[in-house]
Amino acid sequence: MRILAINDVSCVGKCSLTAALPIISACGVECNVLPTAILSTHTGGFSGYTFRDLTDEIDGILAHWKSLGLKFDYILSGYLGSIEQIELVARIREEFLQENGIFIVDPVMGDDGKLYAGFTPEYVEKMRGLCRGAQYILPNLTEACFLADMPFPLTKDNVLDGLKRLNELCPQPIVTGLTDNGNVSVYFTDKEGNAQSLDHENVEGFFCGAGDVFASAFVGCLARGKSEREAIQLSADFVAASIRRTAVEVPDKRYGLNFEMEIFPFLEKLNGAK
Ligand code: PXL
Repeated sequence: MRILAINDVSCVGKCSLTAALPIISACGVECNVLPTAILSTHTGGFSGYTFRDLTDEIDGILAHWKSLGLKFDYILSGYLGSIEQIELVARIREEFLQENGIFIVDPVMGDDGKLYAGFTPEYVEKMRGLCRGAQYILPNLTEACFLADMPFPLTKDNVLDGLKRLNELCPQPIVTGLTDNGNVSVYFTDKEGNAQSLDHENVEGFFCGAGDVFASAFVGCLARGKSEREAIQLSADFVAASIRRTAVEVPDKRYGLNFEMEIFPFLEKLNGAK
């Protein structure tokens, strides 16, 4: 079983590949990586960060993988630094996804109602195209609004409309981070096309990297044979526990979630222990 995680390396800030590698490996599954860029920190709330785009490396990496005959059972794409990289990921899906493999897109583009630095409406349109090739997409509420072309934030009253619009892009959208009445919910469409949701108690605040922790755990759980609903439940519980811990342990939330100690209870549930 091989998972390919396509994402950036933010050296500090516990997101993207520095979340995907430890979490997917801990699930007991091989995690191969394709780094899209290397940054000194992620861009969320830091200024003065370095950013080296790695697009020029990717052709050579893919040519070598092709010569080895590599194929992946799951491909998870995350932060892509340019429209050119979106096009590259579409090509990687075509050439390197195993027959019957699963392509999962975390359309990393924004948070808190706004696009991240450097992202444009043209990028959003291209990202819609990438989502059309996916089995699952994992937008947060902001990304769901941009993809569905609906005003931020979605609420309990219109989230099902939002899901329906996302369904036009992809069979199984999973929207995270809808807050209502002290709860935070994940909304998703199951295999039969029915809308479902799962709730947790909300912890106020902005927690960088939560989406990456969720996406990494979700793909790890799927690869371990869990159903979509089980994978969402386990991953959302893991993120919620990590957020509760971070809220008390980490004064500066830009440094990401303290997910490490929460890996153990998460794995106990994944492995079926009591
Ligand atoms: O966690 C999302 C993310 C990933 N990668 C980079 C980011 C962000 C969010 O800000 O800046 C580089």
